[in-house]
Amino acid sequence: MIDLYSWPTPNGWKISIALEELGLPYTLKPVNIGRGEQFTPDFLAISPNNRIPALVDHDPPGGGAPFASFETGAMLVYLAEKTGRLLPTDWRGRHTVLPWLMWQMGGLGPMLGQHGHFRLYAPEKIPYAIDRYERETRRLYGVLDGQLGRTGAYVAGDDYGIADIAIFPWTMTHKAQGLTLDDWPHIQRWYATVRAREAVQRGLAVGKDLRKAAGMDAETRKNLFGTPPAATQPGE
Ligand SMILES: N[C@@H](CCC(=O)N[C@@H](CS)C(=O)NCC(=O)O)C(=O)O
Repeated sequence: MIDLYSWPTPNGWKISIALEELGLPYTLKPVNIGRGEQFTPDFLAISPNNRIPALVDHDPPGGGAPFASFETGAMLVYLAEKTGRLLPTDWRGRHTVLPWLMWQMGGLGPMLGQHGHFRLYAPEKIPYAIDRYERETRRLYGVLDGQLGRTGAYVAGDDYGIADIAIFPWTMTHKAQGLTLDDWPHIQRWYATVRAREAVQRGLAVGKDLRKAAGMDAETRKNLFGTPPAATQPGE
């Protein structure tokens, strides 16, 4: 059994979707990031970067002590290796998928996150920041559209896998980013295909009611965008 420490957000959905795709049994342990639960000592012991999601696998490959993991890219590789699915095992196939996973982790996720922040949540609208992240967001969408045009199927080729799972939830934010998929026909085609998968729909439903109940109130803003509690400051 796997414990999934998560909250319904793009990064959280990556892992609930992967677990649903793989049919692995898991229990959701909600971490309300609007209420600062990502800073509790118990959660930090699993996820030292105070970010969701994280997991604890009580039945790791080869047995032994429960295994904890954080950072969605690493978690997706872990789940794929545990099951032998969603990531090719031959070196060429594997190293065709991994660059796109890294591209999402180092580019698409952080840049869209910053774009969304400056566009929607920053207390003052800073045109330079909004323009810079919008340009980068559009550039990354163009890169993805070009790749999907070349493969004609999924991000890394003919097979659906962890690169698609990592990228898809971030493309779900396109409206919040002020974008329309009409401008990127290959993303639009791929998006509809991935969105229609039953496991994707189940993964997106995980914790949905919790998200509905949580608003962007003052405490949420403080926990997400303010100074972290003193206990997590560097050097303490
Ligand atoms: N690189 C991390 C990013 C995780 C991340 O940013 N998670 C967000 C939710 S989407 C979070 O936990 N935010 C809490 C906070 O900002 O305090 C990963 O891929 O796991």
